[in-house]
Parts: sequence; C-alpha cells; structure tokens
Amino acid sequence: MNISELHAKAARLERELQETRDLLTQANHDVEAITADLARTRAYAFNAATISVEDVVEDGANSLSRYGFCVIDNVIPTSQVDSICKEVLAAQSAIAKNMQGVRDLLGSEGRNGWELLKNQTATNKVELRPVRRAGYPPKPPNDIVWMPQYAQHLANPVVTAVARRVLDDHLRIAQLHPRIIATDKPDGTLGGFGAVEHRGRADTREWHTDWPHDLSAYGRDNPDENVGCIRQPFPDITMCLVMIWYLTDVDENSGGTWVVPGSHKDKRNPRGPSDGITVTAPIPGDMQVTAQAGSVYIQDSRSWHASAMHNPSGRERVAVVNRWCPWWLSVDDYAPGGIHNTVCRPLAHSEYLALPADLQLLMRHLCPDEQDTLQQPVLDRAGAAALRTRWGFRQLKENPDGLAQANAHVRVPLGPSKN
Ligand SMILES: O=C(O)CCC(=O)C(=O)O
Ligand SMILES: [Fe+2]
Repeated sequence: MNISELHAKAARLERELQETRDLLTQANHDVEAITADLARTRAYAFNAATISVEDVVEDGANSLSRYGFCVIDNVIPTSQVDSICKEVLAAQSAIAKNMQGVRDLLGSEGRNGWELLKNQTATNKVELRPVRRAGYPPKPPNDIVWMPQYAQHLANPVVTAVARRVLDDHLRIAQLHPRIIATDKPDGTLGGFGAVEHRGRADTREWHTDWPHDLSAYGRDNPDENVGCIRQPFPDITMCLVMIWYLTDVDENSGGTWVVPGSHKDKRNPRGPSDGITVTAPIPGDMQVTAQAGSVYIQDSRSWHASAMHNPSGRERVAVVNRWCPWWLSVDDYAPGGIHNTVCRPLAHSEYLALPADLQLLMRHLCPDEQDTLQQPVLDRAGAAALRTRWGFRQLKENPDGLAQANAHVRVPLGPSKN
C-alpha cells in the first residue's frame, strides 16, 4: 500500500474505533451504576501505610489518569489528626482576622500595601510579607505559618511521590488554605459550603474546575485580579494537582468532595459559556468521596468537582487545600492586585527556614530571600542530554563518513493531509 492508501486505511480504522467507542459508551450508559460502584468500593483509594510506596504511587497515578482523582488513606497518623484539626481551626480564625485587618486598612485613607508593610505590627496589627516579584505589593503570609504541626506532614513521601510521578520532579506548592464546611446549627442555620441562602440541599452543586483551569480565573475580567486560565478545549496534560487534606471524616453527609469521574478528559466545562451545563445541578454519574480524617484527596485540576453544599452531620468539615504545580507553570505572574487571593502567599526567611527540609523544596519559590534554582533531577536530565549531544559531536569528529546512515532507523510519521 502506498502512503495515501495507508492514510485512508488509518482514517477508516479511526472512524471504526470511534463507532466502537460510541457503542461502548451506550453499553456502559448507566454511568450512575458505574460510579455508585466506584463510590461503594472506593477503588480510587490506596493506603499510604500498608503497601509499598511504589505500588501506591503506581495505583494513585493510574486512578488519577482514569478517574481524574485518587485518595491516599492514612497519611496523617490517627493519633495526630485531632490536634492538627484544632490547629487548622485556630489558623482559620487567625487568617480571617488578619485578612479583615488588611482589608479594613487598605479600604481606609487610600493606603497601599507597602505602607502597611512598613508599619505593620507596630501600628496596624496586621501581618504582610514582601513577595518575590519586584514591584508587586506585599501579601499576607502563607497560611502554612499558622499550621506548624500540619507542616510536618505536607511533604509526606507518598503524596509527594504521586505528585512527582504525575507532574514533574521539581514541584511548587502554589496555593494553600484551610477549607471549612459548616454544619447545620441548632438555630436552624443550614450547613454546607457557600452563601447560607444556597445551602442545605443534597442535590445542589457548585461545579467548577480549579486553577489553572478555573475559567473565571478568580478575578473574572478585572486585569488586577485575573490569575489566568488555560484556553478551552484544555490540552490533555495534568498541569496542577489539587490536594484536599481531610482532618475530619467525610462521606455523603459530612462534606465529602463531589466529583464527576472521568471529567478531566471531557472537553466541556461546567462554567463553559457554550457547554450547556448548569453549575448548580447534579450531573449523572457524580459522586461524593468518602475518606477518614488523615486522608488526602488528590485530583487533576481539570476534574469537575464541588464542595458539598449540605452538611447535616453535626460536625464541621475541616480540610486544608493545596495546589501543586510543575516548575514550568507560571504560578504567580499575574493579578498584581490579588492581595486577598491565596496565590503564592509569601514566607519571611525565618518562616521558610523553620519548615521541614522536604517542604522547603516545595515552598522555596515563596521566599524572596532564597534563590529558587532548578532542582537536582531537572539538572540531571539536562546533564544527560548535554552528554548525549557531546557524544554525537564526538562521532562527527571520529567517524564523519559513517554518519550518513546513523539515523536511518529514525522515521517520524506525518499526519494525514487535511484535504
Ligand atoms: O471543599 C472541597 O471539598 C472542595 C474544595 C475545592 O473545590 C477547592 O478548594 O478548589
Ligand atoms: Fe475546587
């Protein structure tokens, strides 16, 4: 067969494959039953404490690829969960108080962040830190400074290994914050995430995908606050892993995260202006994650997910969220006015130095006093590539006449012509 016959054959086979896939989708059409099974069996969950790190990493990465998420159970030892949960609740109050202080001060007398930074503790009683990017205003400190016990676990070797496998070897934690979901109160105030008037129903959602796939980009059309969003349709690559560290048990009645398995590969988006999806309504096949306190939910930022807007359990849902990115993602280049967002909140040098060594590697970019050079595995790759290049030039020097056929085995296939 010549090339155009082969292209025609490939096109026919691709058509057939698509038809077969469509038939398969129809045969599998009962997505509700499939995800009910997934929710019941927790086939997305793996135990950090019992099988080898390599197995957990392999299983976690496969689950992330197939479903768009996984859970690593038993990351924080049960004996420490309660005390870390209390620490996070106290941190949440301190952070909220500080943010309110910053908001009030910035709102008054047209003051700016640099002035506040100069006078901060003495007169203003707020905490601000200089950021790495020259010319950008200071921000509140990274929330990790309020959670020293939690900081001991954040660079957990299993969790970090899953992230390295999926993203790259040099990682940066670009955002970190507590995420508390209130429960129903005796006075009748309904629990759940978001505005009180929207809470309380088990069939309400707030579907979204996360930065850098958050279509409204935090700041919508405000250039001072828009942090950027990848253009639709999203390329099929994982650019950010969202981690939700549960510090209370979660299930269908206590703030388990909603997710649509497989949605990370879908070209539509719940907030997509032309995608025909209602952000507040259930989607067939959606499910809530169940996990015990001390577990970590990890998802591709493209997964369609939502915080629970009902929580009748009688317990607050306490969690810490972080967003992990490969070194190559532009995590903090925009939104100069985003002083209230959670993007790359900075660390003072002493705060950075107080972090565990493994965590320093993930947060060094947040400390303007540290040079954030590329880390060893990335350097090793470049070193190996340089050696290989040098080897090629040695061949040229030693055997120039033998090179004409040296790459004869390398054939780069070309796609079919569009005509
Ligand atoms: O609260 C949850 O379970 C989900 C949190 C979430 O969607 C986020 O922080 O991006
Ligand atoms: Fe989210």
